[in-house]
Amino acid sequence: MKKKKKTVYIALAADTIHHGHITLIEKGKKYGDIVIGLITDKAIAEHKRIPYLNYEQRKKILSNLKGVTKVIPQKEYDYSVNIFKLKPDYMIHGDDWKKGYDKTLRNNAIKALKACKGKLVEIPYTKGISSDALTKSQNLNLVTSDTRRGMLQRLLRAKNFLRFIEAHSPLSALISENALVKKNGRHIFFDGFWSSSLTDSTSMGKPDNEYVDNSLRLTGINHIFDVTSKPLIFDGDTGGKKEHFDMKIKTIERSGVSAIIIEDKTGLKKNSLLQNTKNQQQENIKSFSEKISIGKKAQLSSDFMIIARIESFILGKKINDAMTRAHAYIKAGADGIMIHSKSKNPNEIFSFARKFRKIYKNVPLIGVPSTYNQVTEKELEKNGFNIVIYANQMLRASYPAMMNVAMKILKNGRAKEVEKDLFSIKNILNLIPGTK
Ligand code: SPV
Ligand code: MG
Repeated sequence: MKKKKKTVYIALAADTIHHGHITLIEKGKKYGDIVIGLITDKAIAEHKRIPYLNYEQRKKILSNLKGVTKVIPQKEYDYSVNIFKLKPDYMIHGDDWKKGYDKTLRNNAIKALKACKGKLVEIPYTKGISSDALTKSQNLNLVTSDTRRGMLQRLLRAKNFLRFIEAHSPLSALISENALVKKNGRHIFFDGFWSSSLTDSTSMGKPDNEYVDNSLRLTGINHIFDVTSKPLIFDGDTGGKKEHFDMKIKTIERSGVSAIIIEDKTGLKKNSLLQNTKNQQQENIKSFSEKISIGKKAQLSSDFMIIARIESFILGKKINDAMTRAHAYIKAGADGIMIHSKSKNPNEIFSFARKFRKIYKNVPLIGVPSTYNQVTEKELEKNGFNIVIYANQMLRASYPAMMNVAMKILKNGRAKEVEKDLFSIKNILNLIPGTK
């Protein structure tokens, strides 16, 4: 009787296949039939940034590699669940997981293998190559307008809660793109950018009243896209004239923006956080719903999103008005709702979210905690929000920093005293790759 071949388990994310992966597979083949546990988009996104290639694309590549017998999903970042399911004779892994959070993964895998009578085979990590480093250097090369646009919907499917931050310049976007905090083995970072009408206008010294038009703002976004790889949500103000909205949507969609948020205001748009909003007018429900429908009909791809922003609380109206509008806008085709508020606490948006979530289980809900900034991401998520937008903090941070420097130079009649407040010349030169 022919002896049953041994099973060899290799877990991979495999967003960027490199020779290190091939070495793993070549070694693994010597022990038996290789089953790849391909980590799902969702499992990766809980710990790191979402892979460029989706699960099915990555599966197709791996399934066609010589020596791979089967590809199964690994739905958790931790290997042990699949080890218990598959009970492999061997598991192959590079020996580079003995430190940091990976150590916990290793310990759990060893325990699971022991319980299933399997063996861990560690092979020397291929020097000079790391998927993380490769991905970082390839970030920009891997992003087309289409892939960037689709990222928001992929992220919404993969994660319960997303974190977006305002970017008003390529430099502010670069800082946010690369900002990273490591906590309990998880990478915490921004999922994407908010192109704010307030900060785009302010950084040009113009009022936030739709004077700075879309073509100017899209030029700025194009510069941001030159040097970053994350998705962007566009603050579309009122959306402008209904009659122009179909063309506007096509232009914005083509640029690689993932979503436009339009607010239900009419007349000369003013910023919602102004103390006195008495001279601001909300659009009537029918007309705003028509605008949404026009936009939805105009878009060409299925991954572009049109999100309706409800200004009822901003204009002193009650939750019933906000809910009536939510129903109408979703019926008109809105892909998500942003509920805005300039209250000092999140009570009104939480009441709205509770009512909203009873009816709409899966429609993305967005909060913008500028005035109720004590609210935590955890609280927003618990109350049914899917996206937080930090709408203006990067620009507001830059103003006092520049003001301080300008005043100090004036006071001292020289620049020596401000030097300690500044990024060094060496750092600024090294900031941009390719500077020689
Ligand atoms: C923006 O950032 O431009 C916004 C949010 O629209 S708010 O400033 O609160 O109106
Ligand atoms: Mg705005």
